[in-house]
Amino acid sequence: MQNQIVFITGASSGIGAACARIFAHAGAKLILAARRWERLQQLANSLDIPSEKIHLLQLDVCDRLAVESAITNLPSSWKNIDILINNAGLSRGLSKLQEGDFQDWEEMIDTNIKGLLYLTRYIVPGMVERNHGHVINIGSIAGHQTYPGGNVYCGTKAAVKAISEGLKQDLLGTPVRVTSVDPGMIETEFSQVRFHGDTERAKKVYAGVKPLTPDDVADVIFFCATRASHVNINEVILMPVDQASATLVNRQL
Ligand code: NDP
Ligand code: 8X3
Repeated sequence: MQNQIVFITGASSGIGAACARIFAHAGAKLILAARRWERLQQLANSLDIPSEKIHLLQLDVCDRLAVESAITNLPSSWKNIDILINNAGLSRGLSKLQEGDFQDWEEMIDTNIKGLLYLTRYIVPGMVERNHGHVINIGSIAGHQTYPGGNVYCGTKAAVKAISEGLKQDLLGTPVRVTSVDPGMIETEFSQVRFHGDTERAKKVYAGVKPLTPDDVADVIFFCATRASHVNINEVILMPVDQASATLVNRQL
């Protein structure tokens, strides 16, 4: 992992920030992208690696032209990306589909599907050219099992599953690897974002349960990234011991 270039989207919080920590610890060079610049700076300052091993990008992954410009204008020493972690994502609301909010739908589709596609489209050709690379998409249990009110969010994560499978097929004949890491419940800012800042409602999601931590997920991502170069881990589903499916959770209240 020493001096490998790892590009992490959604690095300002949760799983993305945890990935930054574990890959930094292993000696990687990090490109950390998100919209919240101050949060990226705080993270960079907290990492125990030289500043020349970190490149911050204030980037909205939904903005295709901004993604194109960010990738094409990377300094030459940062261009040869070895690992892309497509982690930026969000859920908005938990409404019935027939009562859904158009803005919420668009935000989820633009971030979770189109954003992931833009990054992939601009970064993977370089990996193919250099005969080296690994794309790690963060899917979800929601891409495998739809739950009431999950409709569009689950649809975006089912799309991530299909896109990961498709990319793996399209890259056959190259050494570029593709992995989808699909977690269940993790305590991050995810539920606060889903409920538009309603902290009380967000807390209830994790009440009486021991959820996964962002570090638990980063650990699995790191494992996938550090197998022998002929080994491709296609898909990993992980959940807390207290969870058995998207809707079956053991709560000790
Ligand atoms: P957080 O809300 O803690 O982190 C989400 C990250 O995505 C933030 O860094 C945020 O940064 C970034 N992000 C959101 N929108 C954009 C955008 N338009 N452009 C760039 N960055 C963006 O949640 P998690 O860490 O939990 O979520 C990470 C991934 O894990 C998501 O894809 C989520 O769907 C998935 N996941 C989460 C689960 C959970 O239970 N928490 C379970 C399964 C999967 P900023 O706002 O600064 O741009
Ligand atoms: C996040 C997990 O079950 O809230 O992807 O959809 S869930």
